[in-house]
Amino acid sequence: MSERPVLVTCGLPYTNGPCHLGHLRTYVPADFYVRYLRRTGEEVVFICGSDNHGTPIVVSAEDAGISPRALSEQYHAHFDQTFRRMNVVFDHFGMTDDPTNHRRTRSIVERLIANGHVYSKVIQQSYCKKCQRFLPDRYVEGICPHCGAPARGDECDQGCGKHLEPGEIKEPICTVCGTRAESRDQEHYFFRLSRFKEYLLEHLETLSGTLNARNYALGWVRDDLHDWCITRTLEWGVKFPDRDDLVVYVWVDAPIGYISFTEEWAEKNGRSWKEYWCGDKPRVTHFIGGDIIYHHCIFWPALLEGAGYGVPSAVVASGMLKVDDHKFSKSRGYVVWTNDDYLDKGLPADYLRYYLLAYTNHTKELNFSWKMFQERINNELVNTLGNFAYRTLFFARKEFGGVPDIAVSPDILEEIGTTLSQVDSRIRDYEFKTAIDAMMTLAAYGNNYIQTNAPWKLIKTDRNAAAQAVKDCIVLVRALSLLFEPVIPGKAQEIWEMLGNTDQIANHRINDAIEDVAAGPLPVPSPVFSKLEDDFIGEMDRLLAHRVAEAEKKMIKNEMIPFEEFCKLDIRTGNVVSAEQVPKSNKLLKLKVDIGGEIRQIVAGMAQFYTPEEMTGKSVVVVVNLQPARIFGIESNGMILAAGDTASLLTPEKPVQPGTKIR
Ligand code: B3M
Ligand code: ZN
Repeated sequence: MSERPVLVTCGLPYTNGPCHLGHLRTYVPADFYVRYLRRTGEEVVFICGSDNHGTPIVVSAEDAGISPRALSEQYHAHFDQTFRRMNVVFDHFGMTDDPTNHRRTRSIVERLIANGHVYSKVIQQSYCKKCQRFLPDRYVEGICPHCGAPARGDECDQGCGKHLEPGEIKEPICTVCGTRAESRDQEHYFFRLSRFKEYLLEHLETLSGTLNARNYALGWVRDDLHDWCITRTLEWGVKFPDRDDLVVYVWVDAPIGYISFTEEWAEKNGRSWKEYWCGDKPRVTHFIGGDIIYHHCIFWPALLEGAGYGVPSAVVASGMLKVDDHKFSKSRGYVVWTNDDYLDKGLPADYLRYYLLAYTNHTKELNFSWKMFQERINNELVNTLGNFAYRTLFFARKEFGGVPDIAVSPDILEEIGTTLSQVDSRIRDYEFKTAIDAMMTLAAYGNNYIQTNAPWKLIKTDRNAAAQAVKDCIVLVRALSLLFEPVIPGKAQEIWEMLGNTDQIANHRINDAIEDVAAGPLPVPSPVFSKLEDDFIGEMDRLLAHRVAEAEKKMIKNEMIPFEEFCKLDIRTGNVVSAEQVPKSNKLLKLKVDIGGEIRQIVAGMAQFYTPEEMTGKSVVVVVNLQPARIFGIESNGMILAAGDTASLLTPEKPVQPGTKIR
């Protein structure tokens, strides 16, 4: 093959929390893809590592009372082991905080500077007077300048989802001490992303992978490209050249980890990392979550191009994950932890791999529920694939002592050949689900074949015909084990061994599936898959429901306020002295309210429920120490209390003087 070798990577997990289903949604398909390419004879290196820098890790380490490095090492080991347990096997799993990545990052940043792609600028950054420090990223929360939703320092996580640059957030609050932050001037460094517009448009035209990645990215590039601030005021991270007080932004050194980890792998294996990352047309495929397309399709190729490296050829982005039809959320309890909730319960890694790959298209929303998991596993893996393999091998051994001495029927090989080519073209289009559907269709074909030929009946009248049927089924079982190896590697190996093989199935090409099997003895077979029982699934369901209920309780508790907080509210009775409709608004009334010696102007959203005439003279309840606001351009000083969707006014039951304090 004259083509360059292939490198496949997975997004790097942050080292501040354990592995969950959301991670696996990207890693399992990547592992599947790599296994498949290898089964076709392609040389593939599969690289990943942990992402150790950035403020969330510093904040978590502070909470845990350990250093960010120590926290990172813990979670690094955790991910490394968990991936292995899930049969996701990387050739190398590095750490972004290791020396190779510090060195490579500095070298790339220096190149960017030398090539004129970096400039410095004084910006206004949030600063906490009480903590005496600048507040990068997660150290600050406030309001999104684009959509007005509550946001984190670096992203609008609850609103429009936009990336926020340092200093952009409105009404910043320090997340450590809760103090309103102030703005201070500080010099930072920016990457001239805006210069790469033309380049990126061209690059994206030829980028392969899933269409969601390319199309989102094209939309953003056509729209607008902002320069990126690439420095942060932190201790933890890769130091910016000649600035001991600054580190590079985590999204600079994290993707560079892909290169550094390739270097570390190459070093150990006597290869050159440049084969993968330099020169024209590298064959690098990134598997990522759909929420980091911007970083991988825009920022990252611009960075590589600016520093003179090759750029990735494909980006494969996975769709969203839901748990029980709810948006995946750790804080709300809609989460499945890979170890605690799955592997440690004794469930086979391969069942989950199958579910994640076969449930839906890679770019679509994937819903996990224990019930559905049970159904898919029992119907497909147990009843279709497992049943067919077991029945075939059991009968072959019982009646023929092993593989009968007869040539396979040509139409069986043809059927296998058709499946192989369907699978191949679908995987090359990143259509993993339909590829697996084709595999399962072949298993169903086998089941049907053994059922209609009924060798257990034939054997009584025509031993030769029975031998033929059994042989055909054995060839199908072997083909299925080879086809399914990338999906369920552990189980496929078990089937492989039940066919009398003693070597690793992974050392065989997938095209070996279109081959006859030599006659010979077979070992005693056993069912490879076992049914998931209702009791067990019910138990898992209850566990999830319990977690969701606990999370809800915790949230309510978190939202409780101490009595002193309540006392800060100044609530009084008032008398509406006049009311008028706000022009051009069908919802708002402008009220003048006597709150005891003072007349307040208040804008209230009750015009749909009360006419100005009805309001005039009413006794009302007013929050009087609310910060003033402008509503429809009219100043409003206070809030009238009302209940529910029809704005039913609260009013004192017995007459009281306007201005009477409520307690
Ligand atoms: N550590 C995790 C994420 O945002 C982040 C990925 C880095 S990939 C270079 O999904
Ligand atoms: Zn927003």
